[in-house]
Amino acid sequence: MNRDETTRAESSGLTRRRALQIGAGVVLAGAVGSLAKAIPAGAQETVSPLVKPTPPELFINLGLNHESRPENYKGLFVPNSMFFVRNHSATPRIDVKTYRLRVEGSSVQRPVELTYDDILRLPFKNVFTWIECAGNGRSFFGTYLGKPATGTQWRLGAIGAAEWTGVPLSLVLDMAGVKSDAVDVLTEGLDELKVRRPMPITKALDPNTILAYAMNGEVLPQDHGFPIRAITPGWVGINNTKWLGRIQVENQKILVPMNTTSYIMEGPDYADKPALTLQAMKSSVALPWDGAIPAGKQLIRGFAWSPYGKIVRVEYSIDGENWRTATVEESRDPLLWQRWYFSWEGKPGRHYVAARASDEKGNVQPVELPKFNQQGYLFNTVISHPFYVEG
Ligand SMILES: Nc1nc2c(c(=O)[nH]1)N[C@H]1C(S)=C(S)[C@@H](COP(=O)(O)O)O[C@H]1N2
Ligand SMILES: [Mo]
Repeated sequence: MNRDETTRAESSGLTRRRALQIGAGVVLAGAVGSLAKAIPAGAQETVSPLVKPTPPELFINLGLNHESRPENYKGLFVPNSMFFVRNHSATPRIDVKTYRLRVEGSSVQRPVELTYDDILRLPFKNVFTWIECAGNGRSFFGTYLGKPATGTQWRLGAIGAAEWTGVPLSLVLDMAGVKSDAVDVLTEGLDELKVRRPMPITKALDPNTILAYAMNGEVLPQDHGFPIRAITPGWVGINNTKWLGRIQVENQKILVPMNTTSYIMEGPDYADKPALTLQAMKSSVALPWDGAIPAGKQLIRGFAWSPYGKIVRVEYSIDGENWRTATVEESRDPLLWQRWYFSWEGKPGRHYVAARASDEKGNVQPVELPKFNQQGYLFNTVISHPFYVEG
């Protein structure tokens, strides 16, 4: 909950706990009195798979998954209350008293087991970066290629940026005596499906790969992996294992469903079905999708990000023919996204804005349609974002 919401909840006599329960749609037999009556009919029966409130003004409800609405972001970092959620099963409730993190495998000299407090006592660092779902933008395979891909039909709200605080994974691997023959490191969640995905030892030893226990200065929220999650800057969202319970280090490639059947490029153009690693460079427009903005001069804002480095240019077009340069905010950290904006006065009616980012490594967001991949990953073609100017 951000400060504004806490204040709002407090001034309306809601405790934080109650606010969470109400948002989660939990039935509070009599306990809330008049507030319970404010919940729309029917809503009380649904028990949300998430812990945090997911009001429709902040999230597009996609079942287990919740897409953010970037038009709500006021700063560079996405408040925890607004951060998208991608869960393969319901958010587990983990008791830190019994919580253990195990580090094991053929490429460690001595398996170790750490409690939550053990982890909190280790040297830590802050990493400023985004997490993006590999399927962010997936719905555009359907709208632009006329060929829907399977999976959650995200637009561009399955990304969020935050300050993460935690222990370098390399430090924990050192404690276990990681051997020089290590090839792959698997991180496994404590959720019902025990979601797990490997990364190469080079990524595991990267100083910015951390085991995070705080997000934007708050205790890691339950929906975002409490008590501990992996942060793997630039890599596909799936590598940022939430509710981390086990780390396995092996001297050979680790093959699991998440790198052999899911999170692979699959389709007529991908014979060898490569497993995903890095995300793609993209940009998004922070306007309500198909929503209205007031008439008169307006600042149109957005975000741009690249796993390869800083964004150096964002071009935009309203008519799809003429391109101009937007103002791009200076990079705060090469692992973060950047904001951009331009000022515009449009006639009442329907409009489309397209944005195109370029990064410091010379990558430019493509205007050509991508090759189809069955599971709809890494869509990063420039798209037209529809909106209205009020009459
Ligand atoms: N244990 C576990 N970790 C997980 C997942 C999951 O379902 N279980 N989902 C992954 C996926 S696909 C993404 S995109 C990110 C989403 O992180 P968020 O929900 O904090 O935004 O978490 C990843 N880590
Ligand atoms: Mo994801």
